[in-house]
Amino acid sequence: MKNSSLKGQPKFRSNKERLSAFLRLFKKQDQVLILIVADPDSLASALAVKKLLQGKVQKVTISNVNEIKRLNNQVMVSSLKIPLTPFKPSLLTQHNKFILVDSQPTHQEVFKTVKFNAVIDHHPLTSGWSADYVDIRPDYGATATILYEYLKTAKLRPGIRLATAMVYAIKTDTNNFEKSAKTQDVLAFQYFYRYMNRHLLHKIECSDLRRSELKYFKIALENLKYVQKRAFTFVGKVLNADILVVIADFLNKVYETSWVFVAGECKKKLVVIVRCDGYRKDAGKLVSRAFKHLGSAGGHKEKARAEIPFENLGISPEEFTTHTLINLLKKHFRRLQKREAPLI
Ligand SMILES: [Mn+2]
Repeated sequence: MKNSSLKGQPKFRSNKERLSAFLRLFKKQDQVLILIVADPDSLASALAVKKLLQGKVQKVTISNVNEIKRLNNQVMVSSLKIPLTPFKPSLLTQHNKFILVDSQPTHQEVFKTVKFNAVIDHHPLTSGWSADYVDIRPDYGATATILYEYLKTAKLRPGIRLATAMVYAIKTDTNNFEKSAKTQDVLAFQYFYRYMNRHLLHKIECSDLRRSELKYFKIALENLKYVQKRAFTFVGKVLNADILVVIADFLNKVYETSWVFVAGECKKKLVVIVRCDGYRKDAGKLVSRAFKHLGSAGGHKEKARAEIPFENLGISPEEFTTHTLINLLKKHFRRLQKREAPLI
């Protein structure tokens, strides 16, 4: 195991030993605060930890340090009735034990100020922190899968809401098993699937956009230009860049489209969302070459994203059009085509 280098991460002979070491951290009179950067996996994992500690401590509070903007996540919280308290520093004095799930103390400034009793996560291990109890498994597709083992070992059967949250978490973090899933993720998925409610899951998964965002589809289609099989559109100002992702995923379904570029203005930045099938193409490489020197850019073979402050582009958002977007990318296609023909 790569993570054996982390001091304080003990080796256990069995899941039972591991679970009892975790539970030994807590006493009946404890007030436990679980901190998360709320997303499907951290929300589900926090619920699972709350279930593990139920009846064993006096109180468990789940607190999100980020604002939940994504509609799917808002619907997850409301439809699964996940009890959440937005973070405020006074929570730290109102609790005496602290747990971090699906994240590490180095990931957020506010986490660095907390002395965590337990950290359970699946992100690559970072250094420069410690906790009484550490369980980091970077080879797991989701933290929810790690917590599946805890729940099974504790012989705790999940209720409908926890099971639905766990299924959604595993689906989201493994991108529907398209990436980084291991056998344990599949086993956990199968297990929770039996106890979940598929209508609730469907409701969360289908909540991609607000009615007020439909207008952006109209603008995107009106401004859509094809150059060969590449689709380009500039949507103008949007309140939340998530809508650009929804539009890009939609255009990527159109037959005989090899690349999709959807751009918009969000918080004085040009946000560009790129989609392709990833077959002999590399969206991440393309955006890095085109935009890295101007802002942040990167991604995978089939999906990528760039965010560039308009001031670095030397053009105002008002002057920007779909043609500007095409011109920004055109030369990079030409460059790449010469060097690496398979990109197109
Ligand atoms: Mn995760």
